[in-house]
Amino acid sequence: MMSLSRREFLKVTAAGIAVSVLAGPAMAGQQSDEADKWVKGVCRYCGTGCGVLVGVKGDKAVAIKGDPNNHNQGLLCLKGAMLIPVIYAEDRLLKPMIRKGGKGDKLTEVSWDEALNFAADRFKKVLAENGPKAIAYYGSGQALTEESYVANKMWKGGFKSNNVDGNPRLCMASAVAGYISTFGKDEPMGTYDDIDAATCFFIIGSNTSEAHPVLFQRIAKRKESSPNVKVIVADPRRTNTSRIADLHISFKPGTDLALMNGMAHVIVRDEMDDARFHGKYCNFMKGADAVTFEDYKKFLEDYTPEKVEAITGVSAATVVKAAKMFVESAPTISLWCMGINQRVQGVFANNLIHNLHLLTGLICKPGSTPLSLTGQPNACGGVRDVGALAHLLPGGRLVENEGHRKEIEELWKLPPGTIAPANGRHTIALYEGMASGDVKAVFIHCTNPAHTLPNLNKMTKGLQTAFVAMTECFKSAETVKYADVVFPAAFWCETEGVYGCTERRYALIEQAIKPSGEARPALDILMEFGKRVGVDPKLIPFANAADVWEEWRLMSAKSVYNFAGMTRARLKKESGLKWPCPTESHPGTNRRYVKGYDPLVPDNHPDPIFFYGKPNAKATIFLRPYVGPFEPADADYPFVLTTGRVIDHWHTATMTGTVPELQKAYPGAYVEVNPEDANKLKIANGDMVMLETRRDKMAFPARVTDTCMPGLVFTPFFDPKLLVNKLFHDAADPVSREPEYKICATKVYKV
Ligand code: MGD
Ligand code: MGD
Ligand code: SF4
Repeated sequence: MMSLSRREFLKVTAAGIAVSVLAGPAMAGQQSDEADKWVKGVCRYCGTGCGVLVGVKGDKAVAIKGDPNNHNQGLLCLKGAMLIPVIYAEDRLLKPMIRKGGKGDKLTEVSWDEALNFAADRFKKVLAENGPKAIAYYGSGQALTEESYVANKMWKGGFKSNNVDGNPRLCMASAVAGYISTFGKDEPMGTYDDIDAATCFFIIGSNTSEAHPVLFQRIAKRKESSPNVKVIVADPRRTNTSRIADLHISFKPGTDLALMNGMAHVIVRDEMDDARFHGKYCNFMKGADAVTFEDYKKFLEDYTPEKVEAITGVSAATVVKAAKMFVESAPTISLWCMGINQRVQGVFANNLIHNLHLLTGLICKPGSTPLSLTGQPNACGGVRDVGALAHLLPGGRLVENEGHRKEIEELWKLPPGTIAPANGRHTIALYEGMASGDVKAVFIHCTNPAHTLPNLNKMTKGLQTAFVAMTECFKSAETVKYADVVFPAAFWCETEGVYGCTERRYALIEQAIKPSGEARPALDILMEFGKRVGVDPKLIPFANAADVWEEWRLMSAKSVYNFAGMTRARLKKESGLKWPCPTESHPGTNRRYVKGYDPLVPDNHPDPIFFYGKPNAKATIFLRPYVGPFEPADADYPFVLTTGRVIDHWHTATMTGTVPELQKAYPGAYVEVNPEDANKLKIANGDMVMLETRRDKMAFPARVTDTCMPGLVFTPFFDPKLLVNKLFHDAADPVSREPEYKICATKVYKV
């Protein structure tokens, strides 16, 4: 059984001690030696993508342990190690339900046939009366690749509706647009192996210790290996991650673009840049205009360390120190997550991280790489790569590109002109469209938007009026309250499919046990629903997930996302493979764009690096000015509110909330207040404190702690009883359309 408590886990990871004991079997009340067999899979939770082995006895899952052959080398964090009891939680949805009498009515259990027909009839009616723009699919970076692929194909190719979006819009959209604008193609060039080769870690806007615990353990282990390994953590909060930092840079929220331009200023000023590298491999661009290195130097004059100090609150000396450490302690890996992506300048912030690597030539080398951490377990493989967003098509293609549409129409054997030429609605526009009545029916899969969208009072209006069909596994999910039809889905190892994690690694979750109750694999639900609405069965001729994978695998050979070598049989044998992987004998790719590693770089290419994503083979260093957050603190709302994760809960806690050990650790939301502010406002630990924003107000118990700087308060968003997203605005990055969950202005007072 588990041999480490949550508190002990935090302590050892903070201290950088290896936690291999976490590889031990977990939970479900039975010892692992009672398992008859072990079935390979991937953890249900974060984008670290740890491999697992599920122990099965009879028809029950009884234990779990880390897969020693996957990148996590047998380690799991506590959440992952406690997945088994989630399968058997009392809260599981076991029967289809519908609201026969419409929105005000209660949900009633019905047969599958009745539920599917109920949903399909409504969608058919909307399609007939209002056309394809009036229906939508809202999916998830937690759905299996085969599910997202089929949903995308049915919507864009079958219903001719590009209204396909999902929660990766709230999460990775800025990282996607960052990679595409800088390198021409999405997804990182490096992998986790770079962690073991790096001697400098630049962690910005990521609380890796709580959000990617097993990766953090790998970083901490590397840090422990030598005093020469340096860690820079740039985060307004002093998180558990910052405890291993040599340099923790705490800046005013939303000002880190100035910080990164300041670091670039020092790098250029002190001639720490690699002129041969950026001269050969980079363009300089100001918006859409090509400029020169000299123009870039001039642009950086606005970001002297002193000017940056005035904007960010970080001392000029610290800006210089950070720049020097970034270069002098190389090889350097940058790791970032929602502190960067969930910003109205999220794409620019991503570009500026890439700039630091391109400017210094610290890229495409062992240990030197900008590696965006993915939040969800399958946002990369399932949504980004499959193209299940409103502006994308599979394999990195774009809806608005006529040639790309044609290619997909040919691959899907559709008549020319089938795919609509305009982008569908991104998430915010989708929910606005539901509220305005333009979108009349939505199919929600594997996500809980009534809890997680920003500006919830506004966003849930659409859910109150549009027809909502959804898949779910747990009754208490907030969105169920708005559903007209709820399809109970098979959970995690009750079905099979592929997950693709941060490092371009695709790994197969094999079915270990039968679905609970009457739950069915979501792939079957989606296809059955689609056929009843009128999708041509020839478009989805799949008997099972393996058939879907076969089509997608073969299709991938026609794109840079080439994983044609990953047959189902191979994925069953191996614990994940990293694309590009064009043939069955190819071992997978550790370093993209590099000759001798990336199969897409010809052996006879004249240069060792080839940024083939760009027409001129050059990556772009962008001149991206600092602009502040959408809603900074002001005289009326004098504090900044930020939100995020805690180690023991997954998002809306529908899963982790069912595990007493995890729930007890974090029974409810709270607000972290700096002691200086607490003193001024006469707030003590445990006092109820009101957060009042321009949208709503809500009271939380106080935790007086110096994790937040004065003027900043933090609250986690997992608690269904305190829907903190009612407090937030829905302003988003103009390119990625990812909302700025990380910053809004608030009043803070004792109740
Ligand atoms: P967050 O807590 O959202 O987690 O993983 P992270 O992004 O690491 O935010 C990260 C940090 O951003 C916070 O520490 C916050 O202080 C900082 N921040 C706030 N404002 C700013 C700013 O202006 N600039 C910068 N640079 N930083 C700022 C998210 C990831 O976690 C995601 S996306 C998902 S989907 C997964 N969810 C998840 C979970 O729900 N629970 C757990 N335990 N793990 C998870 N892993 C994944
Ligand atoms: P989850 O709780 O992960 O949150 O937001 P959501 O995706 O809405 O929702 C997954 C849902 O799927 C749950 O209801 C779960 O019970 C259900 N489920 C679990 N397993 C299965 C399955 O196998 N099949 C099916 N059909 N359903 C299943 C996440 C979103 O939240 C993200 S990704 C980000 S990055 C945003 N982060 C963020 C933030 O940092 N701050 C604030 N304030 N809000 C945020 N919202 C966003
Ligand atoms: Fe699961 Fe993430 Fe923990 Fe790994 S680090 S066990 S993927 S939650």
